[in-house]
Amino acid sequence: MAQADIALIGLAVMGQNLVLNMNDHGFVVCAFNRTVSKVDSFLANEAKGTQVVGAHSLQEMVSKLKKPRRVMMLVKAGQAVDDFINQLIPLLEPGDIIIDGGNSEYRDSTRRCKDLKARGILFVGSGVSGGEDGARYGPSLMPGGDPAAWPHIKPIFQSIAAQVEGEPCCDWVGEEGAGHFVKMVHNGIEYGDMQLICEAYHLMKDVLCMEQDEMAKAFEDWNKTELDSFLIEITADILKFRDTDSKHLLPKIRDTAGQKGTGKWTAISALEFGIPVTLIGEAVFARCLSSLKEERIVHPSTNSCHSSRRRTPSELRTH
Ligand code: NBP
Repeated sequence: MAQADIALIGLAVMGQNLVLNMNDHGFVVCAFNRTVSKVDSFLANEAKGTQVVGAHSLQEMVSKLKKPRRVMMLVKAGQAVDDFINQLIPLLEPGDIIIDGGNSEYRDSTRRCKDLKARGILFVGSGVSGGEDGARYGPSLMPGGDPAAWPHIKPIFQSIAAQVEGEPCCDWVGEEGAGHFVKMVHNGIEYGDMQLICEAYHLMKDVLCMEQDEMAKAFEDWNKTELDSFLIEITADILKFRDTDSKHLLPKIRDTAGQKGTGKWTAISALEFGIPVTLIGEAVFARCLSSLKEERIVHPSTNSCHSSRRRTPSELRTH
């Protein structure tokens, strides 16, 4: 049997879709997961009829790879990444490559890159953007780390990435944690975009008292201007979306937002480097306020435009 071009560890939503994307582009992928039963389930279902092969241990996975071996991880950021690296080190040889495609903190990637370089192993920390659909049909990829790894992963990365006017949305970003730094800022910018959309929605709903379909139309119109973007497009779709009882779904969803950390990391880095990214900082604070709101009691009569009167500015401020 032909040796696999690359291994992928982590068969959750991102990993599964990236494996199938690589397979579509002619690469043979060896799939592995901490909970090994997911390998069999993936091969029997989503990957059925593809060239994807599976492994039931890291040893088996490594034995199925062409040299230099390319091992990509798409697992939960943090300790899981270090645990897999520690298990892989004795199984790999100098010149082999470990790629972390999760949302790792860029300082962790810098540390991992240095530690692995001292052992002759090439480390890449790559931002992967576009969510589930992006992973399946073309993500934006932001690889950085040990530059010696780039020629070995470039053909795979640039063919599976999204293509815009014939150009892949993927190029080498820089050394050590640069890939994850760029991904962090990319996510931070998205925090800012989403906060702007939320504030526009708030003004439309609570100050202009626009109906849901009117707001959807405004976002659709904006999407035909210089604001044309994925987030504006899906905001119109979300506003229009109706539940099974044919009422709009959005007002039924609890009005709070959490956060996973990349926006906060961007704001912390901005403070450290003295770069005034105030929009992103405010967006992160807005998420904190939103979570705190869970604990507050909002008086029902001031919680909607459909109350008998318009609210005063001070009422709006406290909402
Ligand atoms: P998750 O972030 O939910 O991670 C699930 C994977 O991590 C599974 O393979 C799981 O193995 C493994 N894992 C966990 Br959880 N704890 C582990 C541990 N202690 N040791 C070893 N493995 C462990 O998956 P995802 O949503 O597919 O995301 C994968 C990475 O990509 C994450 O870093 C995420 O932040 C990043 N990312 C996600 C998106 C997105 O839209 N979801 C977009 C861009 C980037 P198990 O099956 O044995 O539990």
